[in-house]
Amino acid sequence: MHVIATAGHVDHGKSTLVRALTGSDPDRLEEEHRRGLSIELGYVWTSLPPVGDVAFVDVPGHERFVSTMLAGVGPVPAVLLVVAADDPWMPQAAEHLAALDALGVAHGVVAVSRSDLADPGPATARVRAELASTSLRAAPVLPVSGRTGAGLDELRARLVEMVEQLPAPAPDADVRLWVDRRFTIKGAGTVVTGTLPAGTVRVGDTLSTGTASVRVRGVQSLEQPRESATGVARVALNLAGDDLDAIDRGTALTTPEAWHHTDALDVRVTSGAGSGILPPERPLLHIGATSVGTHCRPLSDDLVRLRLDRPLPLRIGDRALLRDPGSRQLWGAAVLDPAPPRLRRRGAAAVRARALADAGRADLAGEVARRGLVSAVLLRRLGVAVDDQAVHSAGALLADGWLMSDERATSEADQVSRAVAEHERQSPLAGGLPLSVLVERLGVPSVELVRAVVRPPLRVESGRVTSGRDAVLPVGLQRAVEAVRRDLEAEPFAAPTADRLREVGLDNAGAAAAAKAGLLLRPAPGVVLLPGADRLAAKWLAELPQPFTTSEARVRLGTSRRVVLPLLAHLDRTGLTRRHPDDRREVTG
Ligand SMILES: Nc1nc2c(ncn2[C@@H]2O[C@H](COP(=O)(O)OP(=O)(O)OP(=O)(O)O)[C@@H](O)[C@H]2O)c(=O)[nH]1
Ligand SMILES: [Mg+2]
Repeated sequence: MHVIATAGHVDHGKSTLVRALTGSDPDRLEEEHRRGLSIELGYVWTSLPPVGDVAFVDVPGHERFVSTMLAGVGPVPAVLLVVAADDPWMPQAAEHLAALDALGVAHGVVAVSRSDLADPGPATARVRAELASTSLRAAPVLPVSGRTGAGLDELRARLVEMVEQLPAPAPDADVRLWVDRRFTIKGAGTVVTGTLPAGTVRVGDTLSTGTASVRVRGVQSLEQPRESATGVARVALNLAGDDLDAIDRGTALTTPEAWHHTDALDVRVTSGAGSGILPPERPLLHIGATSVGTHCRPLSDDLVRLRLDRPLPLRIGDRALLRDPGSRQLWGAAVLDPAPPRLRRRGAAAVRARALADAGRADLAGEVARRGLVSAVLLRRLGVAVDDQAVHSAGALLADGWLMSDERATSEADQVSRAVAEHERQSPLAGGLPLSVLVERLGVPSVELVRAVVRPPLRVESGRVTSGRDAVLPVGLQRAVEAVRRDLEAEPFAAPTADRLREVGLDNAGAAAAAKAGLLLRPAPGVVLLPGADRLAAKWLAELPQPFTTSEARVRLGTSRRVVLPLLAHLDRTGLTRRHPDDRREVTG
């Protein structure tokens, strides 16, 4: 299916033409017939071989209903602009064209209607001139009459050509359906309608309103019940859920978890009152079928930060309109960043404007570079394709669902290496700086990110980042070790007592560090000997009749049970002795 919206000044013949094309009256309200003008959006369709079903969203042209007009046009990629031959170029023709241009609508056909009432030549020339500087500059312009039917075949042919050129949206795209009508049907309950621009809605799907979930009980398209509908399509959904009263025109129904709902965004102002004239402080933002009040803060000549009165699901690259209801002035807005950083410091706006210079393309490299650190989930929600290939070619680092730019990773790596160096100076015996400490220090959301930025010669060992260099013992510890070594040179197996160790200032950690540095042998906590004492012991014990008892070993080495037990255990472990089942030992080799 294809969907085309109408546009044009009040009474210029939009509804008449749509009725002539489809055989159905888009004006369904009694009031519309009584007043002879459209008030609400009208929905009718026909089949245009060979392109198939074409649905029309017929909009009202009266100036009071411009919001409704924008809601009709917003989600629709193609337009039928209607201009009366017997009426000069009128304000809403200009306003609607400005809106279409601001939204970047490039697929259109212009019908010069009521050509049975006046020569269509002057109006055609005027329209062509007005189109020339807009996104619709290539649109064909042709005379028609809704009354006599003149030109309708030609119009159908042009519409078919236009539709054939429309890009085919992805059937598996994330759904964002802007509700443009909501009503209640007896027995069925709440029904909403909208133009589905892409993706597929199925019976049984769950959709999100941003604050609540709804279930799709039924799908209709062109008044037929269906199992599913795939965009582009006009759809009617029968909904079930708890908070259906909150749903109305402007509600966006989205694939759950797939969209970022934001109340702050940075946009580029693409067209409007003239170069350098930015929107006022409180414009309305129109996108899809919704409009919302905003606060507009200029960042530069053509960039603004918007704060929305309520959050909307927006993506990079979305096109929207800003409108000043007072002056009726319109501006186009291209969404550059729906998840912008806060502007805290003075001068932050100018810095931000520079950062946004090449934003808006939703490319992974640019998005990661600008953000430094961002979750893959957020980027996907913003419409950025995140796959291995893109991550690789962006030179980004991906760890634990987070993406880090190369530049940020380098600066984090520098910070890690400074922190580890400082830590090893102050606590040389700690064996490195724990990853958990570095997570805090760097302010990153995951230990895996710290692990990923550690660069050689630094390495991660049992949860700590270490330089891997042997610790240089602090002076105090070196002195304590020296004292112990002097004691042991006289009597190699008379390991200093706990009192003596306290006296020289060698605590458990110090002894362990000295052992690790190869300055002492430490067969057990509290027992320190000279390095090589184990080989010396094996030599002396080899002089005993083999096998020997623990007690014989103690006597031979001239030491106590406190020392000989852990020493023998150490000799067993290192293979210098072998222990027999009766607890006697022999020296090996
Ligand atoms: N003679 C003649 N009259 C037309 C033609 N098209 C529309 N009209 C008449 O013009 C008046 C307005 O037509 P509509 O089709 O309601 O105009 P509209 O553009 O839909 O108006 P709004 O929806 O209110 O913006 C009606 O009285 C129509 O009968 C035409 O081609 N020839
Ligand atoms: Mg109408």
